[in-house]
Amino acid sequence: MSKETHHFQAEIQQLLDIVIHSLYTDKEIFVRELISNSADACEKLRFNQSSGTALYQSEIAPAITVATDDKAGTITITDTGCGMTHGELVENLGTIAHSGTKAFLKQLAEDKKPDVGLIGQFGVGFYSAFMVAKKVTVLSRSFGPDEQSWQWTSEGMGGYEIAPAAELPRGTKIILELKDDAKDFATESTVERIIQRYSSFVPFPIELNAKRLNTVQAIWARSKNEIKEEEYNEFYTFVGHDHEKPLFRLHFSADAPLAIQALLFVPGRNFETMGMGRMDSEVNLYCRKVLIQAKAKGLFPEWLRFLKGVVDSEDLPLNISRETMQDTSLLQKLNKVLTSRFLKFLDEQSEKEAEAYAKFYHEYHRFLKEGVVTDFTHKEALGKLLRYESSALDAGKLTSLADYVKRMPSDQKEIYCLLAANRAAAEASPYFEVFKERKWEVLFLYDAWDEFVMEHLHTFDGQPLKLAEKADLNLSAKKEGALSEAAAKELSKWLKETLGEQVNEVRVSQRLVDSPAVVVDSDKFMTASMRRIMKAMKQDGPDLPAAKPDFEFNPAHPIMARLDSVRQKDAALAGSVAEQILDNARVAAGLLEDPRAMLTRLNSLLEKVLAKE
Ligand code: FE6
Repeated sequence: MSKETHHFQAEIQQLLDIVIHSLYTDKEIFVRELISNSADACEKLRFNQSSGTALYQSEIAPAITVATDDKAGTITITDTGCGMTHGELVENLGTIAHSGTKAFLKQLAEDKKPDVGLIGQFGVGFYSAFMVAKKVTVLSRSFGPDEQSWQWTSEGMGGYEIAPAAELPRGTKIILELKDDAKDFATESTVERIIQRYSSFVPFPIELNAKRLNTVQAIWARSKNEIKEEEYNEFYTFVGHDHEKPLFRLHFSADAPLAIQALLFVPGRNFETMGMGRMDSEVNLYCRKVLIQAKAKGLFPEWLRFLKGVVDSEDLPLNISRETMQDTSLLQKLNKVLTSRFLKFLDEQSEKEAEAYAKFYHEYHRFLKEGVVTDFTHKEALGKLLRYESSALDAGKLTSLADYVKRMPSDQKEIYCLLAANRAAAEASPYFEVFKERKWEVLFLYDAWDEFVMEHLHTFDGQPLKLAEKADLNLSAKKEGALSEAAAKELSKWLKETLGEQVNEVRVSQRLVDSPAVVVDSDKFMTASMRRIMKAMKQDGPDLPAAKPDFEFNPAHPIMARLDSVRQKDAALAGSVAEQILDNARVAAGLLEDPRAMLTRLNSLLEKVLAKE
């Protein structure tokens, strides 16, 4: 048999026209496509080998070699896979490729931003060679013992030639004579980078100019109990670009609703706190071990951007493009499944690996809180993961909301939270007094974000979350030595006259034990700590209107009792003391912005005290 000349079928010629003239920028994907074909050919060979079929050159193991020649301007990809017969060489360009070509052309015509990079997913990745090659030569020898070798050549336009070739080793060799503007693909370093990027996990050896490239296995696709700890760690070093050990690892596979294999890692440290700025998610999306998208956007919610690893799904349909990937319902489904699974994993770890979870929480609590505030979908699961100090535990120990709820006495109907700078401030807070007296537990929140977190969470396990400063609670018993009800009412009136517009309402408090007075937000929408955050975030523009809180005083406190008698004798001194009590209460609430006036007054009061001696 001698040389035959064939025309390409009309659709294929149309596809080639597009590919040859494409302005598509990621031309490098042709390397991925040809290596992927070679890997499939190796896979098919291995399958035939294991089923006992007679093979041509059975002693040659399946492998892939790439050679670049920058002088000749060529790149050659060779495999020892199953090879192609004459029929297959013609068929591949005929009927089998035909339906994929049609579907691909349709997709290209429909897309606003046609993505030639999808070519492989339509089963016609071979043609991407024509993006970079002016001439392609394919030499192939099928694994069938009685087959012979063939040479196929084409310059893209005007068909191809096929002719018998001298006896070749089993498999396929594809030689690309590069176009002038694609000569860089004959440079070893360029091709090495491309192979590392897309084909690191191809399960057959890849050599580039006699150098072995892919030494890390796609362990995510193997079963868990066969994988050694060191293999996981080596893999993490590779995908995480991190030489420390990961804090957590989640390796799982699912069949429904989607076929997923995922291997996810939580790095040992939160890189965002290390002055590195905002991190990008580093979870790569694969389809059958070949990279579809590095740092895939939308695979996880933003607040899980600290995760590293891989997700492999066979269910990625053929028409997923980089651009459209982001708004497909498939991606949303994938996102939901992955996120729920990961949150469930964290919940399990918090029980099984308490110490590791504590470290995780220390590093990453802000991400979880961001999730509560920005993502309704996973609020419940995130609520379970939060941890806080509490009045019922020693300093430094953290509790979950679930454990708090378990400890609640039956007459307590709310979960109480107290915002404070630290534990000492929380325990000394006037808002804590009524809880101390009742022996009711209060969560101590030291992070400015926690107020928003509680607001968004709203309830946990059916129990409302309530800030201690907003709790409507009374002390259990009346205190001795308290002003009478009538006297207290008179004092209230006088205080309101004296303090004037600085306070909204003055009233007798039922929640104070040790403090003479507190300020309580009269604003239902803005709490003291929100006010602090808004002030901190505000740049220019008018100042926030000053807070005008309610003023509550403790009628049993000696200061208030004395104040009541002094105000009848020395109005000036009493007025000064009333102002000071208000400022003290503002200090306790973190509302005093400028202490100068307060210090001047306090000094003159001290002078008066000393003058009495
Ligand atoms: C793709 C057409 C050449 C095998 N090995 C390798 N590539 C393969 C196959 N393809 N199809 C089968 C392909 C074509 C030509 C390669 Br001409 F579709 N490496 Cl077994």
